[in-house]
Amino acid sequence: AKTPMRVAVTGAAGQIGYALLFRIANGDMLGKDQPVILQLLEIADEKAQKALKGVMMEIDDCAFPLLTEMTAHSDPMTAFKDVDVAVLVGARPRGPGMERKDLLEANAQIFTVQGKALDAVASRNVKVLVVGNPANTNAYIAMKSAPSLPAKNFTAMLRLDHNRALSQVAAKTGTAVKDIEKLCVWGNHSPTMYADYRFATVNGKAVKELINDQEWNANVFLPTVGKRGAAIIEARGLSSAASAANAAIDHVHDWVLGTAGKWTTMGVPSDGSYGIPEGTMFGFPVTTENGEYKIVQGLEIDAFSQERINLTLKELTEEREGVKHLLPA
Ligand code: NAX
Repeated sequence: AKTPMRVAVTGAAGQIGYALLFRIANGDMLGKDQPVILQLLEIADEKAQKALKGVMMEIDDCAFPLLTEMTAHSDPMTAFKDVDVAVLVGARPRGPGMERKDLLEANAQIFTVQGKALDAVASRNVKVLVVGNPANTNAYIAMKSAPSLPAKNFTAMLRLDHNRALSQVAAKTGTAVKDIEKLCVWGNHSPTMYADYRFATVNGKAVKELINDQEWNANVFLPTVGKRGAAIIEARGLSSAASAANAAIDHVHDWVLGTAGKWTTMGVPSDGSYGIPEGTMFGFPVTTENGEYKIVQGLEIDAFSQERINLTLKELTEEREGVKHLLPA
């Protein structure tokens, strides 16, 4: 039998946590033959810890055969001990009257502390996925706060945007999502993200030819994908949770188990590809193999795409400038 993998989840008593933990314990993330240990982090607040206990009671009641151990934590130094995977979901939501700057700073604090804790106690091969918003910048902060871990171990979640784009393209072309390949999303997990189907194929046919409508691309597709989070809140009265958890499952699953040559999207620290400054946590098309991702190289960037990429990069650069004073040099 395989050695259990240790998985930390933060914000474990939140909405996304509730949709995520059961699927990790069920083997959806790391494989149906891979035992897991869950190390769950919540804020020390009594209500949050009590709610976490309640979720753990329900997980117990599922009697998942793959779950070998589960612990509750309020300190990242114990929660992240020896973890192989860390899914960082917990973040400070924007409160009433809170400025963007305050939000960035509150989260910078959280992700500095958590980055340092990962640096100190996690497995040297830990795979970190940041879901909590602003996801790219939070992942960047955690990475910068963990200088003894390889930068490539830190990633941000663009997979929900990727999956949203897939389903929009499938609906538009009347095809099945499973047949669509080579779609990607560039940049920040925010409405500035650039979902790009220029290279996509469906059953070998070019999606761009099937759609052949730049007006739809610019004025329907991109706003629909970019503002999908707001549309969910408007309809459901709550932000995306099950779809976000599903995207986190997909992201880690593909990172650990590989995409067999197929493209997906991950927010990863740039290596300078496509002119994105090194270290910038940016959504790129990637393939994964043996637990490592590679940015797809050599794609042509036309004028429209360059403009969109510049826009999302500008936003990320501004976020980064906003937290610079809080980071080690
Ligand atoms: P909830 O408010 O339901 O849950 C968040 C939980 O995190 C709470 O239980 C809170 O106590 C906990 N928490 C806060 N600070 C913590 C800390 N320092 N350590 C440990 N736990 C902490 O939010 P939920 O709907 O679950 O969303 C979580 C985050 O995901 C938010 O930041 C949200 O904006 C972000 N999202 C990111 C998405 C993405 O695609 N990257 C999409 C979905 C989602 O909006």
